[in-house]
Order: sequence, then structure tokens, then C-alpha cells
Amino acid sequence: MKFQNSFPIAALLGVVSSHTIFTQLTSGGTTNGIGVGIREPTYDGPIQDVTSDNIVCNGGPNPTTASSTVIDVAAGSSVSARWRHTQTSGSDDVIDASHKGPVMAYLKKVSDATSDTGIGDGWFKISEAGLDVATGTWATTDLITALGEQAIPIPSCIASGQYLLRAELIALHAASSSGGAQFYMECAQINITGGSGSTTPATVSFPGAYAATDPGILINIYETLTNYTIPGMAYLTRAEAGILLTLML
Ligand SMILES: *[C@@H]1O[C@H](CO)[C@@H](O)[C@H](O)[C@H]1NC(C)=O
Ligand SMILES: *[C@@H]1O[C@H](CO)[C@@H](O)[C@H](O)[C@H]1NC(C)=O
Ligand SMILES: [Cu+2]
Repeated sequence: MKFQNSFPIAALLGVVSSHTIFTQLTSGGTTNGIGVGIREPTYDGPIQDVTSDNIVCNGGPNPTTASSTVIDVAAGSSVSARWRHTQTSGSDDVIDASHKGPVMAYLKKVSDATSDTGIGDGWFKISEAGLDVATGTWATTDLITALGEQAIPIPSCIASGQYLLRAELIALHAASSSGGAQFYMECAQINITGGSGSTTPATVSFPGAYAATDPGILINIYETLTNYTIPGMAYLTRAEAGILLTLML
């Protein structure tokens, strides 16, 4: 039946007003101002070409405003990325409920967080959440429940210094056709202090880490899913856990 492969009209109708932006970063108990230390786009629309440089820190169709601020972040602490429909939306307006998908965060070590484009290798994933198949709950739904606050644990084992923090949501409501997945991301400019530097994480490139045909990107979310593969690499703590397990066996 054709119906099963199509997505609800509501998803189409809601598209224009339902996008989202990572507007503010909370670190060490301080919530920085809107766009402070974050490369903020002027428009909240998605990036849909995973091969474009705009998949890194937004831009292109959504020109970003530079910030001269670099936000201090203690290694081993948890920061919070605040997502809002627009810069002036409240906590009841995070992203349209139709926009279901994973929520992730990546870091890249740079020498100058205010000027590095982030394009290319050096990115490693530090947190991810996808689909809870038992309840059918997506990470974006949990983010709405959490009033748009994405908690991101900063590893204690990485080197101190300047980084780009790339927080990302993927909305899969129209992802059953190639190029239909909507990527929302902004990069915060941070200065990690007190890192032990005991781990040099494996890294991936943006663009490059995602393909339009990845099982977690080209997907019909309106059929019952028994699994969901979050795009990109395994995240740092899981990779480390894997190494530990290998050593123990
Ligand atoms: C980063 O933190 C270190 C340690 O506090 C400090 O010396 C350095 O100036 C900071 N760099 C930036 C760009 O804020
Ligand atoms: C689910 O797992 C099957 C194989 O078990 C795989 O073919 C499929 O791509 C997976 N789906 C997702 C969305 O990751
Ligand atoms: Cu949208």
C-alpha cells in the first residue's frame, strides 16, 4: 500500500516554521548570551547536502555571524547546548515534533577557534543518542522534553586547548528520499582546560563522515524500526570502552 511509504502531510506543512538553531552554550554553570562564542546563522534552515562544506559549521544558504568569544570549558565537565526554533523562541519552542532523529556532538582541536573553518579531518564524536527502539522515542523528542537543553559531557582524557564543538540534530521526517534528511548544526568556539591529554581520539572528516545513503540518513522512519544506526563514527567513550574490553579479553 502506497500510504505506508509516504510521510504525513503535517510533516510537509510544518517544515517552514519548525527548524532549529543551537543558540547558546552553558559551561561551568554560566549560560552565555545568544550567539556568544557560537557561529550563528541568520536563518534556521537545514543543510541537506552531506558533501557540502556547509555540513561542517553551517553557512552557505544560512550565512553565519562570527563571534570573537572563546568559551572556557573544563575537561570532564558537562556543557549544555541550547536549541531553539529561532534565537528569540522560548523553551516551549525547540523544534517541530515532526522533526525526529538523532542528536550528537563532535569536537575538533584547532589552533584558533575563532578563525578555523573546521573543514576537513580532525573531528571526533563525544556524544550521541538515536532511537530507543523499545519505546519508539527519538533523541529529538527527548530534547524537546528537556526544553532544548542538549547535555554534552566533555571528556577528561583529551588535550587542553582550543576546539570547535559541533552540536548536531538530524531530522528524518522526509529522509526516505535521498537528500531529504535535514541536518542542523552550529559550531561553538571553546577552550578546554585541565584535559589530561592521555587519549588521542581517532578522527573523521567533515564533509566525509556522512554519505547520503548511510542507513541512518536514507531511511523511512514511518515504518516500525527494530534498529537505528546513528550516522558518523562510534563515539569516543564507546571506542575507549572497546579498547578496554579488548585488553581484558
Ligand atoms: C585557554 O585557557 C588557558 C588556561 O586557562 C589560558 O591560558 C588561555 O589563554 C586560554 N585561551 C583562550 C583562547 O581563551
Ligand atoms: C538495521 O539492521 C539491518 C541488518 O540487521 C540493516 O540492513 C539496516 O540497514 C539497519 N537499519 C538501520 C536504520 O540502521
Ligand atoms: Cu525543519
